[in-house]
Amino acid sequence: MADDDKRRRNGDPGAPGTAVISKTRPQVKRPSLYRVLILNDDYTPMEFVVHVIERFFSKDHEAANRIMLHVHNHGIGECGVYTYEVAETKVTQVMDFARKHQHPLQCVMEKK
Ligand code: TYC
Repeated sequence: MADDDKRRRNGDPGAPGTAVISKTRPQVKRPSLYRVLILNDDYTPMEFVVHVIERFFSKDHEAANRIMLHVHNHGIGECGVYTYEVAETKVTQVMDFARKHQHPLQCVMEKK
């Protein structure tokens, strides 16, 4: 930035021959994060749930199977953590896919 610009920006606060270095910081905030959870039910086949977790949450087969069994045994479990719009998209994708295959699998998001 030119000295004149800096002086103007700083309201010309300095005595002659002094320089004021000012740096504006871009004000950034971390985005809120959301857990995407799936819920247990009595009807959705285990292999379908594993497939969903692999497909939409990019987990390998072992990790997907672990998450599925956790949900089967505890009623609910986390598939991933995302920013709002990504989490919303995951929920929609899972719900649409489950409905298309006529399974009652439920997927929800919650703020961390
Ligand atoms: N409880 C289901 C069964 O016994 C399996 C299942 C696991 C369903 C996880 C949904 O999110 C779920 N077939």
